[in-house]
Amino acid sequence: MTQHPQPASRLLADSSADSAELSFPSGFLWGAATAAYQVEGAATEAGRTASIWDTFSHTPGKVVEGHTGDVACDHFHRYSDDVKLMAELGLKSYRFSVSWPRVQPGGTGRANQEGLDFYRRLVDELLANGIEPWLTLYHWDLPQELQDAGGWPLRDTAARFAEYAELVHGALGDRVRYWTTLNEPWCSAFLGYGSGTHAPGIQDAAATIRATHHLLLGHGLAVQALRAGGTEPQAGVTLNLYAISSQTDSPADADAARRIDGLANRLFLDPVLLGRYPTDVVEDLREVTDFGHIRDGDMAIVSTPLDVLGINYYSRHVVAAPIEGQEPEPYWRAPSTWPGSEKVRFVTRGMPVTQMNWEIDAPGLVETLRRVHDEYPDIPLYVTENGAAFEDAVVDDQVDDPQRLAYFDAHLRACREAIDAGVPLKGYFAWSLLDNFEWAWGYTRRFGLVFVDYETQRRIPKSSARWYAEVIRRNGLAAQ
Ligand code: IFM
Repeated sequence: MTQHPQPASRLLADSSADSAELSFPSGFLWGAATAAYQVEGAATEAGRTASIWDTFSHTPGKVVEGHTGDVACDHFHRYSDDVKLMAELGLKSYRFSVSWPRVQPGGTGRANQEGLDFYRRLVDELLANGIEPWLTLYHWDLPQELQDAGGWPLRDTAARFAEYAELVHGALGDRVRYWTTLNEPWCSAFLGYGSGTHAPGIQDAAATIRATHHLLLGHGLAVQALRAGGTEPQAGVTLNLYAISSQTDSPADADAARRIDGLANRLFLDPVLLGRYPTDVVEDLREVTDFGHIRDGDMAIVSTPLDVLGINYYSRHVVAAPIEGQEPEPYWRAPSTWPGSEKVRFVTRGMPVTQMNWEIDAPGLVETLRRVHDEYPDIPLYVTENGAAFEDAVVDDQVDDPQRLAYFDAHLRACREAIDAGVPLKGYFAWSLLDNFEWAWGYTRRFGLVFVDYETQRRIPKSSARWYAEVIRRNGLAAQ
């Protein structure tokens, strides 16, 4: 599929201009994000034990080309230089995640001081450079021992997560203001226990829905633990939300869209922000589970009030009703990603796509932000991830990435449109600061603003990084 980016020269802001024509609210938090297993490396150093992603990536056939996060971007050792790079780009905030098995090996009991010290050094370096640390507690790296005990389908894992949150907050609560409990619980539950394309690689529809509930319960308990620490944290969760459309206006296609919106979006938004599971989704799942795993009082915990909601946006799902006698194309290499709605068809529209084969749909971001604000009002929103993988090449020591730059440009214009429409959008984080370990795709997909040469660990800011630095400097975009 060909992509038609605008020439970089048109999109690079004119640094001689005093003010941007399309400016963002003052104090808008411009950032970039990473996650522990994707960048840190040092997988067996300083007391860290295995997470489910260590086990999964070391299992033949699970990750493209057998790649693992053993070394990744070596951020564990190079964090100081990486923070310098962030400062050079003018980032106002860095969103990173803490590796649970690095700070609490095995997922229970005492803290590993060496692990906590790493994050303390990172946070102090950020603060010294005027960069706001934004900490995510869980970006998919469950300690292997907790998986061996049952993982997220087991209720006890939620309690373990709250203890871990308390432990991290005890060490960093005095210097970190923004706390995200979970990153994309849909992925943890649906890809980890449904399709099995992510760690721990299980395919079990009922376990997927139990995992969903225990992730959300763990989230609520963790927010309470953070608040109990007495530092007035800005606490939230990050959901990966999709714009959803039906292929046609037919009632059958509309029902397919309702189902996928239910599983991808409302199954997470409703419990966290409204304190209940959507009744239509519960009905869609009746053959999968009776929701007997929910206990009295759970929903009040799950919906513990939040200070912020993080939204990760990448694309839109266009769906259609099943065709009698015709099996749908498996979604993302696995047939079992959508429990109870496996037969819904995912339709491609022939639009430009990224290297992940995800359609580029910036209007979908406006739609998503407006929808969340309309249906779940009063909560400040942050785009905590948005970005694109494209094939990059180093030519004369430079990486020119006009397609990624155009992707960011279009999505930032979408953010601005949402703000104009009254959405309380307070910040934006590019995914990702660095090229990194893209889960089941290993190192074959590059999302970074900064190119990483994995042989030498050399970093090369791409043209999109220089462009983003200029956007941050101007607090806005050049008019088109
Ligand atoms: O790399 C991931 C990240 O870990 C979570 N959100 C989506 C990104 C791109 O797939």
